[in-house]
Amino acid sequence: MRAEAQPFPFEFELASTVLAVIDMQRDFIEPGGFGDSLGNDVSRLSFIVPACARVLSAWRKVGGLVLHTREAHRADLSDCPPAKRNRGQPRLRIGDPGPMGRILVSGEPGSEIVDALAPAAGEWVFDKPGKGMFYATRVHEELQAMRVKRLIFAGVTTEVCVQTSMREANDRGYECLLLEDCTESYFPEFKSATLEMVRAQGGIVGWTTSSKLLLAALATEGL
Ligand code: TIU
Repeated sequence: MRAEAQPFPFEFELASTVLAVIDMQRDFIEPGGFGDSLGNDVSRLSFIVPACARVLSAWRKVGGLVLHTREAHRADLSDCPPAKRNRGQPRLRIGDPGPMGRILVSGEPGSEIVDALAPAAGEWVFDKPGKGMFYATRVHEELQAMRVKRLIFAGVTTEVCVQTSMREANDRGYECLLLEDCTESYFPEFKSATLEMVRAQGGIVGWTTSSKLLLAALATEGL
């Protein structure tokens, strides 16, 4: 399969490619969560949910592998370094009780993925304590066991968890495509800079394209 992309077309085989949906959690997207507690306007992030849902639906229809991540800590915060918890002056810190339960803690309502993108049975769901999805998780081992070679990224936020995960993946030998309209940042200028920097220098971190062009590639194959 071949999707038009920048800096050049992205070639992939369905069996060895995973759709990675990063941290589409209430804690980042809805008021009262972690993103909000950091002082961000969270409303921008919800605009990508319909495009993410379209890609997820099409990818599931063709039988593609799906991976979801959640940035979420253990209830005892043993996997949350004090440096992370104590940074800055958030209104609520990680582990504090908020309107959606304890901030960024596994199992709390705020750590759940938004309903429209809820994981389906059999899809991977990884809780991760860091920004990158490979740090302190079994993601690499699981992907290697399935002989995965390529990752297609969606999710939030573009320059924090998505870019970190994409860079970690690139260093581990995966070819990575980022879906421009399926990722968002609290800072529009950070999103556009990230898209430019990942595809610069001949795709130094990877490729970018739109959900429309990815869906067109799936359709061209008669899928
Ligand atoms: N603050 C921010 O932009 N992002 C995060 O803290 N985590 C993720 O990006 N998921």
